[in-house]
Amino acid sequence: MKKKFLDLGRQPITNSFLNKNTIKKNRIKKEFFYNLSAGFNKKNYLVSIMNFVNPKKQYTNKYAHRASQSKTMNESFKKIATRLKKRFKPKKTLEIGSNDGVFIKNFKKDKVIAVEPCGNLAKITRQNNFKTYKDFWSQKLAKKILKNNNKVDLIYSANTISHIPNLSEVFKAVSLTLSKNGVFVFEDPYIGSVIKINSYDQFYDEHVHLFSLLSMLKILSKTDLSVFDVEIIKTHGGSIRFYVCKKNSNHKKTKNLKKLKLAETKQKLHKFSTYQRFSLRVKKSKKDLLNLLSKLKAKNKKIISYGATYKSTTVFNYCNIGKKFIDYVIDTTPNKQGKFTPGKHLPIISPEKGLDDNVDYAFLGAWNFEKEIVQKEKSFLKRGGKFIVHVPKVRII
Ligand code: DWN
Repeated sequence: MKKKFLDLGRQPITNSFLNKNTIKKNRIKKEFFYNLSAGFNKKNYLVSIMNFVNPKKQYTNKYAHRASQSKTMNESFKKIATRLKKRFKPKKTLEIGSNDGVFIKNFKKDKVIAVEPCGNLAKITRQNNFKTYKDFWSQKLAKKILKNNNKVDLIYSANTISHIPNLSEVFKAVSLTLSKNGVFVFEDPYIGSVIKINSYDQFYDEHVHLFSLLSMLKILSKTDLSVFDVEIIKTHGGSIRFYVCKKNSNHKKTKNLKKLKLAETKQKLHKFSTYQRFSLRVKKSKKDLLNLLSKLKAKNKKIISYGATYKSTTVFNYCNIGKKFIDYVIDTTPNKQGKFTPGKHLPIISPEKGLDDNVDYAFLGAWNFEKEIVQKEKSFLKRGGKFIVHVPKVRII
């Protein structure tokens, strides 16, 4: 059913940061790789990766990404929590994929339930006394939760629903858990933005689907849920936030739906040819990035990477960018430091250690936080340091 339009080659699991022992003992031979390609479903307009990785291999007790590591995301979660409380006045809220609690910390502890499959992350919210279910979101889990709780008025999820292969199961479980006029709000990277700014690195093992409104309308038409409002937000270089309710609830559809449907039709997000053209731009981006890095290396410039992002794993493995170009990667996340990036095995160190006076260029792996990072690293820029960004075009800032 899915028609392939993009091939990003052999890729590792983006969460599989390697430790020193694995590198030393040469156990890296065992590293898991799969072929990353993306396809378009002509029937429901959904863009998904062609081969799914087993979620149990991905969402382990050693999950590296901490959503609270950026000021931008802390502010964004605080803002949406305040807005949702004001608009829907939920008695009880549930979050699917609560990570380290960056969203739920904006709620009173007895008013929120967390669901998180990664043991190390669930431990953090439990330690902070939030009721946390360490599990994957499913109908089975929903039934378990409902044994001890009433139906909830608000379910929220950020950067999680796009990670789940079986969407039908997601929505069935949501439907079981929501009260009659309850609302399900979820946000994920937006395919419209990916196409617009050429952010092909939003494709990786965890990003199983990239949603549009047109695809969500088709998917939900087969359920007892429907979209009644939608927003395009700046988060992660462009995300889509859906507001979903039960078809028999009292929520009225907003004008935003019609507007976005029109914009997506204009952008031709329902046409395969849009994705074919995008894949040509991806190939050009690879060529341009390799040309730039080669030119800089020929001049003996020291290049590092800023932000050990899952996205940059796609870029480095697709473009074959390893130690020849990048000396190391800097990242503020303590449990990434001292480790090595998946596939290309670049060492990850702290920004304090790594952003020294010898660095000429830093590839912005965390380009989605360009504003925050540029603001933070004024002195690096002032002394002549430069950032390399690959979206929307390969460029130096
Ligand atoms: O959906 C997902 C997103 C939200 O998070 C996951 N599947 C996995 C992860 O993807 P990512 O690694 O591409 O996300 P971020 O949020 O772009 O990661 C930013 C990284 O950069 C973090 O490791 C923190 C780091 N960072 C830093 O070192 N200095 C970030 C900022 C803002 C900084 O100043």
